[in-house]
Amino acid sequence: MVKTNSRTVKRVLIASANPLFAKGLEKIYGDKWGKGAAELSLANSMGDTLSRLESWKPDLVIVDYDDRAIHREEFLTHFIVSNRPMQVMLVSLQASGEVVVYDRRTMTPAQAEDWLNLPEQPTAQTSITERREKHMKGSVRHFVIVGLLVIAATAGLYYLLQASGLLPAKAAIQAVLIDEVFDLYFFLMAFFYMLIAVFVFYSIAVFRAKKGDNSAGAYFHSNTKLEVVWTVIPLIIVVALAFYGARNLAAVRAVDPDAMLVKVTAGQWSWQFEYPELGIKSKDLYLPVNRQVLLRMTSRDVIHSFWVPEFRVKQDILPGANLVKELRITPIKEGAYKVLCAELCGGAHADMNANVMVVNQAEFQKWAAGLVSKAVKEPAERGKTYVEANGCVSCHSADGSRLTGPSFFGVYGSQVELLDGSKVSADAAYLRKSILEPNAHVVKGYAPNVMPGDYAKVLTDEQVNDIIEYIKSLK
Ligand code: HEC
Ligand SMILES: [Cu+2]
Repeated sequence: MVKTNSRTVKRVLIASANPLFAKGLEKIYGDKWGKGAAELSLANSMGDTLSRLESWKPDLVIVDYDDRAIHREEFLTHFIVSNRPMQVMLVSLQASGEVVVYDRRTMTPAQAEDWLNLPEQPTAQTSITERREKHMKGSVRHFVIVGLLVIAATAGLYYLLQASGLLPAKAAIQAVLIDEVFDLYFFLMAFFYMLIAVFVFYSIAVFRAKKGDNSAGAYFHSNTKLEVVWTVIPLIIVVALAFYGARNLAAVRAVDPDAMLVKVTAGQWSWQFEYPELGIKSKDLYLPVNRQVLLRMTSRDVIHSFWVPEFRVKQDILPGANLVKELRITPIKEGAYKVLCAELCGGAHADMNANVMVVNQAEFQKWAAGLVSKAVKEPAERGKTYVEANGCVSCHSADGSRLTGPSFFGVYGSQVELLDGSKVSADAAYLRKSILEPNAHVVKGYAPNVMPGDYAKVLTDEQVNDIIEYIKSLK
C-alpha cells in the first residue's frame, strides 16, 4: 500500500478526529509491518496535529483526507516549512481507500494543488516557496495594519479620556502627583482596551468566513512563546507601576517643617477648623496658597472622612484622642472648593460639607484678623497672636534674650542706637516703620536685610497697630 523509501519509518502520527480511522490504520500498519516497527501516535484535532508536527517530529503523518477538522491548506503550509525529512500520506476512505504519499522535500507545486484540490485558484501557477513567502508577507502586513490601528485608536481614546474632564482641577501639589499616576493608568487602559478591540474587530472584518465555508476553521493551542510574552510584559508593567506609585506616594506625604497646623474636628454633620497659632476657630477652611497645611483630625462621634476632590488625597477621621489622623496638603491654586465627608456617617452624611477657600497670603491674614479681632477683645493680646502667626517670634524674644533680632522686651520708649551711631526714641511711629520697612533704620549690632521686607503686603493696618500695642505691653 505505501511506497516507502529505504529509510525505516520510526514515528507515525495519525491525524483524524475519527477514532475508528485511527484504530483501523493502527491495525493495518501492525498487520503489514509487524507490531513495534513504528511508534504510533494519534492526534485528534488540528491544533494537536500542528503542535506535534513541531515537537514530536514524526517521520510520517497519515492524514484522514475526509476529515473536515483537518484544514488542508493550514496543514500544508506547516508541512512544507522545514527541510527535515517527513512524508505525509493522505488516506481517503470515501474515495474507496485511495492513498497518496508526498515527500516534503520533493514536493512539486502541482502536487500541492492536487492535494488541496483547488484547481481553479488563481495561485495555481505559483510555487510552494512563493506561496510560503506570500503567506508570511500577508501576516506581516496584517500585523503592521493592526499595529498602526492600535496606535491611532489608543491616541484617540487617551485624548478622549483627557478631554472628558474625568478629574476635577488640580489644586494641590498632591493632586499633581496623583494625577501623574492617573494619567499613566489612563494611557495603559486606552492601550490595552484598543489592543484587544482592534484585534477582535479586525479579525471579524478581514478573516470573515467565505460564503458556504462550513469548516471549523484553523486554530492552534499552546504557544509557549506567546504565553511567556503575555506573562512577562504585564509583570514588568505591574512592577514598574508599583515603583512609580510608591515614589509618588512618598512625594505626596513629604513633610514641610514650616507647615501651618489646622485642627479638624468632624462630627455629625459638620466640620470645625481650628488654627492654634492664631487662636481662632472657623466653619470654613481658609488656606494660604503655596504653604503646606498639616491637618490634625479627630471625630466627635462616628467615623468620617476628609475629602476635597481638587486636592485628591483623602483621610478617614476616627473618634478617640489616641486615634488622631494627619493629612498634609499644599494648595497651589486659589479658588473656592468644598470638603466632603467620604464615609457614610448617618442621616445627613450627604450634606456634610464645608467651604474650602484657597487664598493668597494677604487675604488669608485679613480673614484671620477678622476672626481674631472678634475672638480677642484686647489689642495687645491680638498683637501677640499675630507675632506668633507671622514667625516674628523666631527672631524676636519677649523676655529680653537676644535672638537674630533685638528682643521686643522694653524696646518701646527706649533710646535705640542705630548702625550709623545716631539715636532714635522708639515710639509707635518708629516701631511701625521698623516693621514695614526694616531697612529704614537698622539697629546697631544687628545685620541689615535679615528681617523679611514684605510684611507691608502681609499685615493689615489694624494688625500692625495691635502688634505695636503688644510690643508696648512688654516692659
Ligand atoms: C528673620 C528674622 C526676623 C524676623 C522673622 C522678623 N524680624 Fe524684626 N528684626 C530682625 C532684625 C535682624 C532686626 C534688627 C535689624 C533691623 O533693624 O533691621 C529687626 C528689627 C525689628 C524691629 C526694630 C527693633 C528695635 O529694637 O529697634 C522691630 C519693631 C521688628 N523687627 C519687628 C518685627 C515684627 C513685628 C516681625 C514679624 C511681623 C519681625 N520683626 C520679624 C529680624 C527679624
Ligand atoms: Cu461624615
